Amino acid sequence: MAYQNTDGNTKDSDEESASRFLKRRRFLHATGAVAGVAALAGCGQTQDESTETETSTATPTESPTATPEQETGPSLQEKYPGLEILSPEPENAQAAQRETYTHFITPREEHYIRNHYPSPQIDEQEWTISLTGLVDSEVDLSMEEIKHSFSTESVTHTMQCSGNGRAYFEPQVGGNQWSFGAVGNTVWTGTPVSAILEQYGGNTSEGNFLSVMGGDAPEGEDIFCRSIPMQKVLDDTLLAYEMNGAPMSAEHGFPVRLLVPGWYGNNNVKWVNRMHVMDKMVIGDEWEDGDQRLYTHWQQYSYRVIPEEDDGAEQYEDIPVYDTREQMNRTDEIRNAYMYDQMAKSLIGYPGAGQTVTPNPAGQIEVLGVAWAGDDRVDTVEVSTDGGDTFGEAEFFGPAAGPNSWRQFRYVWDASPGEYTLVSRATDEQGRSQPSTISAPEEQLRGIENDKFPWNKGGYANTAYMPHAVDCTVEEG
Ligand SMILES: Nc1nc2c(c(=O)[nH]1)N[C@H]1C(S)=C(S)[C@@H](COP(=O)(O)O)O[C@H]1N2
Ligand SMILES: [Mo]
Repeated sequence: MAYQNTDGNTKDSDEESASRFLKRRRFLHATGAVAGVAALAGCGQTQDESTETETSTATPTESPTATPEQETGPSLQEKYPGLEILSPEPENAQAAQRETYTHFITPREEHYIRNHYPSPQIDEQEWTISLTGLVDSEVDLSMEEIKHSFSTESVTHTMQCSGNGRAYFEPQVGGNQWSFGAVGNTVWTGTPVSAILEQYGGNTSEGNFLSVMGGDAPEGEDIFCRSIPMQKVLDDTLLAYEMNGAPMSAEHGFPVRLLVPGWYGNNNVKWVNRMHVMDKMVIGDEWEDGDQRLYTHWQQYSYRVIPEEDDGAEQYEDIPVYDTREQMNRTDEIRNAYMYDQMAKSLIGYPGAGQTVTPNPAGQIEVLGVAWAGDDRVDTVEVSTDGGDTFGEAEFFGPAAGPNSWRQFRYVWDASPGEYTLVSRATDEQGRSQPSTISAPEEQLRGIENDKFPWNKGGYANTAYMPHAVDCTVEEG
């Protein structure tokens, strides 16, 4: 069954939710209730639970998470020296340097942050995740239980925001103007969600979904909720509580986030406080509140590939295939792809854009970069030093940590002095390569065709290699 979104809201949701949030924030400041919002998040209460007492009695000076104390702590920039800050509140920041994309592991300080609402400050002792829906017994899981009652797993995962590369869309689309830096490769450690579902008798039939909700939405705002297909949940999805072997920072989801290996960042719900087993995605009246898309906003309306001619995204209870690139090819069945697994992409990390470099005594420059392909393996990377006219094959080096992790590549270039445009092109194990450019909106593409990535209203999933080119200068060695 398909629902048509007819309200014509096709703008990227980022701006919209940020401004609604700020309005709400101003209102809360005016009523002295901001501390109550922080306390609400800290206690892990969902919108369904009563928050009357806390919001009406707390004042900023009584709460440990009140704004005055927060403002005396380190700034976002001090905490994340490797990031370029796009917005301080909610926190949105990307890797500032191409050099991040020469290393295997991205340190926390260089791993992008993408928030729709300010990061909640959470007391781990108080935090619970409720498991509801199609389960034998509904339960509230403590962090203690999540960490110590189930097996522990680690996965190296390249996390990338669906909006990475949005800045290169022409004409420009709204939202944070991410260029290349909203991607990082990190070791995440946590508990397999399958183990929890097994313990509590979750119905894991094929075709079911686990809808996972974040505890960051201020009262009255849409909940950050994503419906993950059960097959992926059973395969390798974690409730992660460590990033690179350390507790994750508040901004990256402390104390616990969903980790969906190989899939776009938006599936990796942070500050998880509820998991609901259901037989479809969140959709329709049951998950909305009148005009408010309470749980459906980020599943059904946002993070969809919407060409210029569509007023909005067509909504589905389920789709026949989850692989994003395949969804984009099956437009007879799926009008607007959902951002699930990532598509093949690569980035050059050295030389950096605008850099002047000197060849070694043998006259060579080693071009370095990284390449990934979601939960598919990346098969080859080619590098061009003449702006995409001719390509030579690069070689992989460094750790191979499974399909969900990027690979480092090098390309030895016999370079003579001059000005150059370098590009890289990755191909996944199914033979699917990055396209060259982004289409014009008038072309109304829905999938990758004629070596073009479809321009789309949300500015999502840009894998085109030409806009990611690095211009550099080679000097006399
Ligand atoms: N609860 C919640 N989870 C969230 C988000 C959010 O705003 N709220 N942003 C999502 C998006 S769009 C991305 S790209 C990733 C970013 O994770 P990071 O900030 O750790 O890089 O978190 C996802 N999980
Ligand atoms: Mo994202």
